[in-house]
Amino acid sequence: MRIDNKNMEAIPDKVLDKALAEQALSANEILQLLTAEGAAATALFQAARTARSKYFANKIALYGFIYFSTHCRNDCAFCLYRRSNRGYGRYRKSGAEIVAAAKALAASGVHCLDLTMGEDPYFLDRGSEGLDELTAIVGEVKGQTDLPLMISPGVAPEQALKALHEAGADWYACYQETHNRRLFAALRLGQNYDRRWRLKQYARSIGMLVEEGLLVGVGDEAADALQSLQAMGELAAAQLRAMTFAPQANTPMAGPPAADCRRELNLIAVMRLVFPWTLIPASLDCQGVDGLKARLSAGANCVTSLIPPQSGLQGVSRATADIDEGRRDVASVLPILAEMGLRAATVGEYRDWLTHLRGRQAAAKCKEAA
Ligand code: SAM
Ligand code: MD0
Ligand code: SF4
Repeated sequence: MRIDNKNMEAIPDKVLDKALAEQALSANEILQLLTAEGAAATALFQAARTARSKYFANKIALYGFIYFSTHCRNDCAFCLYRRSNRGYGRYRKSGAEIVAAAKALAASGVHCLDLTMGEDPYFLDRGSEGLDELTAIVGEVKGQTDLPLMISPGVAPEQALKALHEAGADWYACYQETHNRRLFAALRLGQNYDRRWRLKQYARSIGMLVEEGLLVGVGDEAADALQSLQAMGELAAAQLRAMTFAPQANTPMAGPPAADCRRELNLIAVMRLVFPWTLIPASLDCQGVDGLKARLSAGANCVTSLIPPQSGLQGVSRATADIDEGRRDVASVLPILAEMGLRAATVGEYRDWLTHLRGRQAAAKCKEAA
């Protein structure tokens, strides 16, 4: 038994041993891990790092982030860029600006580029004209960088997703935020839960890698996290994230920031133990470079939201923090990795991981069909 000096309930060794042997954990065991504190949390994070090293050794992936349009037709209660936030100055970058940012990030050493937008009507509500323009941008970024690409365009038509995949998008990132339908309805106002979910299944069916994500601190409880782990398993998503909600001014969920990110860290560690082969972000969008170590210590294995300085590009939950100061860049991250005995993967190693993950997603699909 690991003894917890804060008198929190200790996690029996056998639970972590079972997790490391990749045996299914019971709901109670997972709940114990999700709520671990003090020395119990320390043991949890240690186990998560052991699980990570089995699949990824000490290598970490780096993701550039290009939020190329902050226009959005949706009204998510948690988001700065929701359409009702009229006081907010938005931007839509040109194809040339997007390619320039992509090239700068590629030259700085990232392994993957995440092209993200609000559900911008310019691209999504003008029929094939807008969708073709979006596809051409993705194709151009692929052609100019030859890097693996992730796209986060929100809910787009299936044919558009297929065209984007054919133009070079390897990943489709689309976060349910929660798998509790009541909570989803309160967060993603007026949006269709099933449509969002099925699009991820569709993306997987055409061979795209899928990223699923959760918001933490939006009224969610441990039982919701349990339900989400189940859903993530069903989706066989290749990348899984949890982000602590950062309240935004002029939104219905404005308010003081979360006191800490402990629940996010526990979730990162639990996702690592339950799905040890997946990519799990340590997002610089949460607490900037200062929050990186805690997330990597909890078992994350990719650093996301690296943004070129002076580009006018923004983050999502911490829209501008650290960017123009040049602290959300590869050069700021590498020494932190080194201090932790970690190193950046090579692009070749990252590509090998993607090949492995595609195989896993395809195997999950076959199992479902059988
Ligand atoms: N518009 C697309 C969509 O919503 O799918 C793409 C943008 S997506 C990358 C934005 C994600 O950032 C959300 O799904 C949510 O998980 C996260 N996010 C947005 N606002 C946030 C906030 N205030 N705090 C923490 N995470 C936030
Ligand atoms: C991040 N700011 O990685 C980005 C964003 C969108 N696919 C990702 C939330 O934190
Ligand atoms: Fe729009 Fe995405 Fe923000 Fe929702 S989370 S308001 S869809 S940008």
